Amino acid sequence: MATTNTPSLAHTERQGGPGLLIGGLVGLMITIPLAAIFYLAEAMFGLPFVPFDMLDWMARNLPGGLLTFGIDSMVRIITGFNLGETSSAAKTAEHILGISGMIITGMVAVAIYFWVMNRSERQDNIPASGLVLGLAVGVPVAIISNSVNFTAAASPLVSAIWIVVAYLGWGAAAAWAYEMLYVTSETVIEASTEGVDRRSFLIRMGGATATITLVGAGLGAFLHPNLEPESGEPLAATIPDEQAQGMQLGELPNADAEVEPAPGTRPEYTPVADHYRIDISARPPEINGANYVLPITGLVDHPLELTLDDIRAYESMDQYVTLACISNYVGGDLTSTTKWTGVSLQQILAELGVQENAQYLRIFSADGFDETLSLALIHDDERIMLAYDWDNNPLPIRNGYPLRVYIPDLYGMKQPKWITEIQVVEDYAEGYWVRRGWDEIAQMKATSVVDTVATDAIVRRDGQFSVPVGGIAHAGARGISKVEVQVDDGEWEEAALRTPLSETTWVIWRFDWLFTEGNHTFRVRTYDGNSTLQTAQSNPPHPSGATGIHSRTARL
Ligand SMILES: Nc1nc2c(c(=O)[nH]1)N[C@H]1C(S)=C(S)[C@@H](COP(=O)(O)O)O[C@H]1N2
Ligand SMILES: [Mo]
Repeated sequence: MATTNTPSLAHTERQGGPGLLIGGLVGLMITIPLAAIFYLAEAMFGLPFVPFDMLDWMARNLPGGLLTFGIDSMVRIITGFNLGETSSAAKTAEHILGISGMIITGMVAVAIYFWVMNRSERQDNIPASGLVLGLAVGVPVAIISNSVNFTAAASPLVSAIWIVVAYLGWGAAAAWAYEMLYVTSETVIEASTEGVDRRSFLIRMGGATATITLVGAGLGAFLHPNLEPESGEPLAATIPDEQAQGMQLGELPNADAEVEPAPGTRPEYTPVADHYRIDISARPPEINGANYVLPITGLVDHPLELTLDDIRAYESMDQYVTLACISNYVGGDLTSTTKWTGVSLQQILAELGVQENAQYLRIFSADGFDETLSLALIHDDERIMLAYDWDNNPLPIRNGYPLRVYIPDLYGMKQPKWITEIQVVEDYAEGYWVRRGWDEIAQMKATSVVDTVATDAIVRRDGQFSVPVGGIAHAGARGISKVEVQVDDGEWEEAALRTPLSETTWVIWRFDWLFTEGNHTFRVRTYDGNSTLQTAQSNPPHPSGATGIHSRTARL
């Protein structure tokens, strides 16, 4: 039977078998509902949301530049259209990339599958070929998900089985569509078959898959309204209610500072909900504070296993901190200031009985992030701490609940959130971003920004009009000794400095300019606490932090 059929089949296939484009279209139509089903299964059973795992896997394993380019471009678009602040735009971009990555993978896989089917001699076992397709995509995806996922409640085995089974169903759908489309092409020759043509089949299939998508995603969103959890508090149960109250602005340590920010200057004390946020995963790990234990082991005489209560029982310290991301551009919004509370690492080291040859702490996080901190640095700086509160409340989940480290003067990339383990070691090891080509020390660069030329707050003074100009200056823990402003091509003139929240936070500066009408450019530069002038040379963030002179123009 095969002998008589084969030649004519091979012939009709080349003419009428569904091609690559139709394969891609079918892939699109069946992979979108699969993503929706993954979403629903996550909401209902805590199974992995595969698109985000694929993104996280790419972020960990592809050469840095590849993914960054996609994310950066989207961030530019989103922030360029003023659609949001950079770090939320980046997360949205990642989420979109993850979902589109999964869909494109599905489209390519089904297109290839159609291509192979059109070229294969045997057409009598299409269902089996669909299962092969499902396995070929599902097994690698399950492995990828398993290697990065830390958000699923379901066990890794159940998760893996679920992903493979879901992709088997997806492969079967692809095979069924192929069969329908193939038979349909045969109808050209055998006019007797039902009068279904390709277009109407594809339209009906599109309607069905759109319905599944809407129901799956809608139900998923109903059960699970936030793609992201907000606060770790419900899990914490260790914080007395009266403490669950942020700082009032009047209680800030510089409440009586004389220099008032120019109107339009960013808030000196960032509301925690607005604090920037940068991390390596589509979603943050959710750690249960109630049974959290931090092991501190390695080259110590007395290893420790600290619960959150143990950590909170140590004498605590408060520090006002300006954190910045090394990826921040000059004038960017990846920097924020709040009050951090925690315990000095010096106190904890004192209990460990650190052995003589020990030189570093290796700090590990729940998301697979890690960094190395030198013991010598800790001995020199009692401000280095394990922090558990921001603004008098437990850390928000996305900012590291329940525990993160604070190291003055260094960019955020050196400071792990969601700490799960600390090892005392002898040998240095590069941390997550250092392995990916970023600066090993990552000392914060001195930087200054013109936040505002307050053209709506012009005041008359001595018969002349003056406009308040203002912004921030920051140089890690080195402090700020001077800020200067240059208008157009004039002299650099000294700005007034507001007393900062602490010696490690940014300093708000203000310059009231007696103005002349017209278009003007305002440039700013700063000197750190050692009177070192910031770098005027313009450098991008990679590899050791952006530098350059920030400016803003205004029409007066
Ligand atoms: N575990 C973990 N810690 C991390 C990161 C991360 O991805 N995972 N990102 C780092 C980077 S690059 C920065 S800039 C800061 C940001 O802290 P925030 O998100 O609370 O502002 O966290 C740092 N700590
Ligand atoms: Mo960062």
